Order: sequence, then C-alpha cells, then structure tokens
Amino acid sequence: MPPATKTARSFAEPQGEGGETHQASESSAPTLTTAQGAPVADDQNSLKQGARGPTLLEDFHLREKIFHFDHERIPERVVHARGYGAHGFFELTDSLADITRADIFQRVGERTPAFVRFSTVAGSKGSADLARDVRGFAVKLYTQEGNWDIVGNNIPVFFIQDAIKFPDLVHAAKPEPDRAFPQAQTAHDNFWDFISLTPESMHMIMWIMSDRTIPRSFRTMEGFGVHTFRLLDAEGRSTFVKFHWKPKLGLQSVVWNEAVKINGADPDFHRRDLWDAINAGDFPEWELGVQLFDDEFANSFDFDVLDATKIIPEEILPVRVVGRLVLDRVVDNFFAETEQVAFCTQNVPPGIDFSNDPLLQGRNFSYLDTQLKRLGSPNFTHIPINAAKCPVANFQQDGHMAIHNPVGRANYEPNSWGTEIGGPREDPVRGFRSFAEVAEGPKLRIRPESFADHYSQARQFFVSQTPIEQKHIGDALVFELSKVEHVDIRARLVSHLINIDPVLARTVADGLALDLPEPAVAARPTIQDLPPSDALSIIKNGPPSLEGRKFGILLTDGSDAALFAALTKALDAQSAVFEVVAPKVGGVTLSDGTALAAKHKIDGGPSVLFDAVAVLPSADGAALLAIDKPAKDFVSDAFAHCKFIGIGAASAPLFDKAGLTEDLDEGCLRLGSAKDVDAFLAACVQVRHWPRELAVDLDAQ
Ligand code: HDE
Repeated sequence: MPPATKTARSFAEPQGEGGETHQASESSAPTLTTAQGAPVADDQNSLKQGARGPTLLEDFHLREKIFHFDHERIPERVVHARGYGAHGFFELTDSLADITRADIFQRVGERTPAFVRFSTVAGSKGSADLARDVRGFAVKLYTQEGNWDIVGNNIPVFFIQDAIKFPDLVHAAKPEPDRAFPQAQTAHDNFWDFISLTPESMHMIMWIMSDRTIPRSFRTMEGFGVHTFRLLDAEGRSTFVKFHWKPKLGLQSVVWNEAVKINGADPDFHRRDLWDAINAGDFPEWELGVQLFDDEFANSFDFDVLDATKIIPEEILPVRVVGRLVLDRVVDNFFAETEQVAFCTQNVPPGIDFSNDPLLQGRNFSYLDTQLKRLGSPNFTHIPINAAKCPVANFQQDGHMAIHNPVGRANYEPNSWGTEIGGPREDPVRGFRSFAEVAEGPKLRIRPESFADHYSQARQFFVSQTPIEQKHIGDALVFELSKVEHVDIRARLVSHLINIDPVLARTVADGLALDLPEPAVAARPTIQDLPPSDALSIIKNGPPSLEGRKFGILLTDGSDAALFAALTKALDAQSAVFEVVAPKVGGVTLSDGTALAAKHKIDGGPSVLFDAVAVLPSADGAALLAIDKPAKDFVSDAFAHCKFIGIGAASAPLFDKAGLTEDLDEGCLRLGSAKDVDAFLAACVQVRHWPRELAVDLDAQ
C-alpha cells in the first residue's frame, strides 16, 4: 500500500524529548496552549476592557501569538530560493573501496539516509516552477563519518570560472534593481548584457537555452556535481572524480509554449509531481555515476579539469555507475525540513576532497556564511534536518538556540581530565585529511591560459543535439533576446554565437531582424570542432517506457466504459498514471451507467498538465465540447505541443471546431475501442511526435 497523504497535524506534548504525539481529531484533540504551555480558554477573542472597549496590554496570549507570527519568516535563499525536498536513501551497488576510504563507498548493498532539495535559481520562493532556469540538485548524505553534501545542478557546467564573478552573475540574472522585474526570468537586458560581456559563459548558455531548463519533472532530469573533486584512499592517494545522477525515467522536458501555460495552470507543477509520485509509491530514482581519472588523464585532456565551464564527454571518459538514490518519503513539515536544510559544499567526509577549481573554492566559503545569515545561528547543525546521524562530539558551545549542550567540566582540549570526562580526542587514522597537494607559485589575480577556450565545447553541445533540439535552442535565444531592449546587447550576444555555430547565429539574427555582426574576438582563436556526444541530448536519452507518465483522459457523460476500463488498465500495467478531465468536476456517467468522479473540470485541467491525452467523449458530449473554448484549447494545445493524442470514435466535432481535423498526423491515433489501446500506448513511449513541430511553428517554415 502506498503511504497515505498526511492531512491531520500532529502535536507534540510536551515539547522537548520523549513527548507522545496525539492526532488532532474532533474527539481527542489535545488542549491548545501558549508557547509556555499554559492552556488556552478562548482563541477567538482578545482581552478587552468591556465588550467594545480597547484591547489590553495584559493579553499575553494575543501578544505571544502575534509576536510569533511577526517573526515567522527567515530570509529566503539569495539564490535557489524556490525549492522542494524529499527524504530517501543512497544504496551502494559497486564498491569504490580500492579508490577511496569514504565510508559510504565501502559496502555494497548498504544504505545511507539522504535528503534532496531541488530548486530553481533565480526566482523568489513564491515563483512558478517552470521558469526557464537551471535546477539545483542538492543531495545531503548522512554518512557514518559525517554529512556529505553534493550541492549540484541539473547542468554539468556553470556560467563563470571564478567565484569572484558570482555576485555579478546573480545580480544580473535577478530582477533589475530599480524596477524589481522581471521575476524568475533571464529574458531582460541586465542578464544578457553581463552574459554577452562574459564569453566564458557561452557553453552554459547553450545548455540553458536548451530544454534542460524546462524539465518535465525533477524525476526526469540529471544531476551533476559540476566540479572535479578528489577521492582519497587510506594512503592518501588521490583519484579525480566527477559526479553524475542519472534518472531512471530517462530525460524528459516540456516545450516552451507549454511551460508558459503550465506556470499559469499549476505554478507548483514540479513540487506537486514529486509529492504525488512519492505518496503513490512511485519512488523517484537516480543512478550515481562517477567519472574517475588520474593526473595523466587530466594533463592530456583538451581542457582544464579545474574549469567548471567544461565537461569531460562520456565518450572519452565513461560514467561508472556505483549506486542508486531513491526518494521514498515526503517531508512532514516544509519549513522544518526543506526550508531549514542547509547545504554546504565543504561538508565532506574523510576520503572525499576538493580540487583547486576556483569556483568550488569560493563556494566552500559562501555556503557556511550564507547559512548563518539565513538560519541565524552557528547552531544550525542542531536543527534535525542538518544534524549528522553519526556521533558528533566537539568543544563548540553556546550561541543562539544552542540545543545540544555538552555537560561536564571540560570544554577545551588538550585537557588532562582523562578519557571519561575529558571529552573527545582527535583520531589521526579515522580523521579527515586533506590531499597533500604540492602548491607553489606567486600570488596572482590571474585566469589560467588553460581556461581560455570558451567556444569549442559550446559548439560541441550544439552539434550533439537533434535538429528539433537545435531549433529549440535557436527559438529560446530569439525569445530571450527579443525581451532585451538594447539592440547592441542583442548583437553582442549574436557575435558570440557566430563562434559557436554560424547557422545558429544566422537563425537568431534573422529571428531578431538583425544584421549579422562581426564575430566576437575569441581569447583562444582556434575553435575546435569536437565530435558530437550523444549523452548531451535529451531526446537521445529519453525514457525506455511509459513509467511515470501522466495521461489526461477527457470524458463526458456517455463515454465508452469498456474503452475507459481497457485504457486505464493498460496504463496501470505500464506504471503510468492518469487523471480524468470532464465538463464538471463532479464527474460523468459512463455508457454502462458507472458514475466516475473527475479530477479536473476542463478549464482547471488543461492538456499542458499531461504527457499525452485521450479524448473520448460520447457523441452528445463531443457536440457540447465543440462549443467550449477550454475543451478546444485542450486538444489544440496538445496538438501544438506535439503530444500523442488518442482520438475517440465520436470526438470529430471537437477536432473540427478546434480546426485540427485536416492537420491530424501519425501522432494522433484512433482510440475507437479497446483493441486500439496497445497501439496508442506503444506510440506514446516516444514522449512527443516531434515531426509535427515543423507544421505548427511559423519559425520552422
Ligand atoms: Fe550555489 N549557492 N553558489 N551553486 N547553490 C547557494 O547557498 C554560490 C554554484 C547550488 O537547495 C547558496 O544555502 C557561489 C554552482 C544549489 O539549499 C549560496 C557560487 C552550483 C544551491 C551559494 C555558486 C551551485 C545553491 C544560496 C559560485 C552547482 C541550493 C543559499 C562560486 C554545482 C541548495 C544557500 C539548497 C545555493 C553560493 C555556484 C548549486 C549563496 C558563491 C556551480 C543546488 O551560498
């Protein structure tokens, strides 16, 4: 049985340790108390002098309640403010004991508790889920030798090479400071001004203009540690490593026009998807892959492995799968867990270490610092979601909100109080040791020459895409730059595109009615023509099955009960889910008289919420739907977004009135009776019927 969604709130009594919890219910609700524990008699009226007189200062219950409310908010994250988290575990499937002494990588089959927070970067906490944006993919692993945070993104490269540029990047991406808009978008002058003056960002620009930044679900995106890290064995020998998370459901994204509409129809699209999937027992899963390499590889590779604007293509260095990450529990309290979780890149257990990537080094400073600001105390590690699940023992003490306070006399070391009362001691064998890297040289503010090639991998990403994906990159650039008011900024960006792909540059220039500028002057003039890498395409790494896919089934009174039963049975068998959309949310009466509740009324359940749709009205129902604008939008949007559409035998009037009848293609499959179900679902495995896009988009003509 999947776990039931929690609806009732549980109250602890008393606060603190060992309290029994009672479910609030009509019959056995616990007594409401103040924060000090005093039972409350009346929570509806403040204390007044006379029935209509002034409120009294003496009303401690009113004052305490409002005082607490006034202080409910903490600063939102300066980036990655909007996020959603879940609990789960990491399971080791392939030992790395010969390469690292990290405890988590020793014993195959062992599970380590995990908490993961996904996020968008630029938007505020309340922004919509489907902003075009990088997604954060931050994983906290509660290992037996301390917490390990892999604070990654769903894109393996970054905009900048040196942490010193991060405040500038984020300022430029966020709403412009004078007008405070646009929210959660990079389609504005400041962002593209900064980017067009920062050629090192060009590889990242190709990624963010691709459909990677409009993922279908957190469950259908990859995650990357981005930087090169080190694994250290017991002798201190180092192996470089890059971390990859690969989703079991394959890569899937939505299309831009759809994303814009999803943001209106369901701004919580991604968080709802994660919540629903976990509560239904469809636990999201990723493989952990590692790219392992040594100094010799690093020295012979075309690019600097310390440069976070570069990848190491999987074709050159395969990804070895060593474990799996499963999310199987939603949070009990969003604030306590998702909001208060504090990821820090410097949280690494023994056996894992940093490289000299200057972005990573800057991050190691920033994350600890930001948690103090956000959570208000150096004791944020006492908050349960941040607390290690292994023993913690040190002489840190006091500070705001100190929860775990050591007892006894010794609060320093060395001390001579003996092991009983003297407290913890260092352990030179078990303890964390940094890689003994030899580092010498003058102090310089300089960017290494080996970081200078800004275009070759940007080009490699572009040429690795299928034609439809290349088109989407061009469309996204035209859209974003069309929102930039200053033509010189548009032109400056196009001058970089010429160095990446002249055809792309020409397409974007045409889309903006711009004369092609001179190419940008490249820091490293020789741009390499690197071979395409299939791993970089979403479409080439799509899902193997219908698992996790959500179908929208549009029904009316009189819809064919046998067909509905056959379709939903087949969906269930293939681990897909469905929701019924109907003229009234109260539901429909099927042809056999069965009453069926609907999940959505049509205008509350537009087709953008589904991966594929089946339109199965009765003849009478189709005649009614044909005059209903939301019903016509339902089918025309599904068509425009290249979705597979199952067309019921009686639905012709609706498609006629939606103006689609003449355009129906192989992605629109007849779903007249139960015998058509298999063919329809087999087609749907493809996710989208991409050839249609050329027929529904002016830019493709
Ligand atoms: Fe972050 N980043 N970042 N970042 N980052 C934060 O930490 C920062 C970078 C990433 O779900 C902040 O707790 C600097 C790369 C994620 O709680 C802050 C630099 C990558 C999250 C911060 C970077 C990331 C953050 C804001 C450049 C991918 C959300 C709130 C040197 C590898 C974590 C917070 C969560 C959050 C700083 C660049 C990923 C301010 C200075 C590269 C997933 O500390």
